[in-house]
Order: sequence, then C-alpha cells, then structure tokens
Amino acid sequence: MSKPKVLLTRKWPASVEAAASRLFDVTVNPDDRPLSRADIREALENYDAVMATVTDDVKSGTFTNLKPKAKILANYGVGYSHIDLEGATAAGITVTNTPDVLNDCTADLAMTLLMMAARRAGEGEREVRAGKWTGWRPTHLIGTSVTGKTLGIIGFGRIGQAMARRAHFGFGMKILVQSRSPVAADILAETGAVQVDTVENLLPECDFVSLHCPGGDVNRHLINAERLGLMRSTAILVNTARGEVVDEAALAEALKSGEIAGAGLDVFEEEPKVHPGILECENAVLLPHMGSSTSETRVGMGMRALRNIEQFFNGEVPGDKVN
Ligand code: 8YV
Repeated sequence: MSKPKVLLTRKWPASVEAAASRLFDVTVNPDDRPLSRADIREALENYDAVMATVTDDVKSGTFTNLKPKAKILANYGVGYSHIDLEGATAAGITVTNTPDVLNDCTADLAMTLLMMAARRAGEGEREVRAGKWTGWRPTHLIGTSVTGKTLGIIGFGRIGQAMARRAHFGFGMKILVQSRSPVAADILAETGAVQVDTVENLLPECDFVSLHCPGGDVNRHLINAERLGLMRSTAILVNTARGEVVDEAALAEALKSGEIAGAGLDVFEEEPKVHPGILECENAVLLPHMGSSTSETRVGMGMRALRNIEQFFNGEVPGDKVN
C-alpha cells in the first residue's frame, strides 16, 4: 500500500523530518516561506495530510467550496486561532494541535520577558552594543524588583500554571488568576493562587500581568485602552499568548504616557509586522515569537504532530483532535 502523501508547510527539525519520511510520502515546502490561502487550499486538495503552522493562512474562507483530499490538518503548535475550525469541521477535516510539549518552554520565555522588562535588560543590551555605556553609576538603568511581587495570570491552562510555578517557587510571587471557568482548588493551592472573577478585578491588584489565554475573536483586544488604564503605573504586561489579545495601538499609548511601566511581547497582531508605536517604546522588550523555540521542544512538537496523523491513518481518533 502506498504511503499517505503529507505536506509540511514549513521546514521542520531534521530529526522530525527524517521520522516523518520513514512513515509517510513527505513533501517539505522548499522555500520555507508562509503559504498563502491559495497554496493551502491547493495543498488540502492534493495531499492526504497537511501539517500547518501559525504562519499559514487557514482562516475563514479557506474551506469554502473546497474539495479536500486531506481529511486531517495537523497543526505544529498548540494555538490554532489561525485556523477556521468551523470551516474545517464543515469540510469534514480533523484538526489537531500539539499541547503539553511546550508548556515549560513557553512559561520559561514568559518569565524571561517578565525579568527583562522588570530589569530593563533590553535597554541595557542596546546601550552596550551601541557603545553608549559610560560606566557604572548608582542611578543607571534602575528597574523594579520581582521577588515577592504580585503576578496576575489571565488564562490558567497548562502554560499559565507552569508560569505560576516559576513565579511562585522561583521568585516568591503572589499569584492572582482570571480564567473563564472555575479553576480546581488543588490546582490553585499548588502555588497559593487566588482566582478573581473578572479581568477588571485582577488588573489593579497586580505588579505584573501575564497573558496565557487563547487568541482568536473571543479574546481579541481583551487588553484594550480601558483595561490598560486599570493597571498600575508601575505594572508590566507580558504577552506570550497571541498578538490579537492586546490592542497594540492602545498599548503603545499606555507605554508612552506612563500609564503602565513596561511590556514584554513575544507575539504581535500582524506578525511579523510590529506596530510602529510599539517599536518606538524603549520600555517594551520585543521577541520574534520564540515561546517554543528550543531544540527539545520543537522536536517534541513535531513528534506530537506526527503521532496525531499516525493515529488518524490507523483509523483512530488522534489524541490531540480539537474539533
Ligand atoms: C509555535 C505557538 O511555535 O504553539 C504555539 O501556539 O505559539 C508557538 O510556540 C507556533 O504556533 C508554531 O505553529
């Protein structure tokens, strides 16, 4: 029997590409560039499985009048707000993601951003590289302490919980949580976290706020001008979730006016574009969507995505089916 034809829309870690090639008839996007909507449609009509990433345009309209050969779209990544789930379901396509394997890695990067913003590490690095460092002085690049402060976590899934452990056990931080549904008492108890009802109740109480909720329309501009206004002027916002969760124009204003003290961002509304106002803010630490970028995690994600399509082609329901 011939092997299923599988398209990897981007270049994957070599060991995972090799594993994929042993199991399937694999094609890798030779240019390693994001696929357009038309490319994705063509792929879905010509391959048995398409392995997508966050850079592929699989949004609303992708599945309209499509005659898919592919009955599975396996996303390489946990977040899938770039995929029109309803459209895929209506077209009879199973969608999977890669949870769990990137929890620690993404929480590590959220903590990195929190620390960098608190200690003004981006500014310091830029100063040294620009040859502008004039030497030590008591008032140079003064940041804010992290230890013992209060961290608000919006979205308390697996990554949010991993962030809470780092902050609580590593830095003695108090944890406040806002989540759509009630969090189990034992999960809160692990880090002494307290759940509050609303974002409005959380924001004024926090020295740091880290976003770990899903993206998509449901959370678009969850952090807007009004809510930035509820944050402390000394507070720092961290986003490793999805760009659309934060209104970037409003954030740029808040960073410039001193409404909040700083931000650490790994994700942006229109990646790879960054709002020009944000780029002007020295008090923003900006990373190019690196939450899961360790060799261990990127291999783990690839193997998890492969497991999903293996299960699918074996006639099983893939472990990470999301629709
Ligand atoms: C991925 C991510 O690298 O998994 C996610 O949701 O944001 C990143 O860690 C990216 O989505 C790859 O598709």
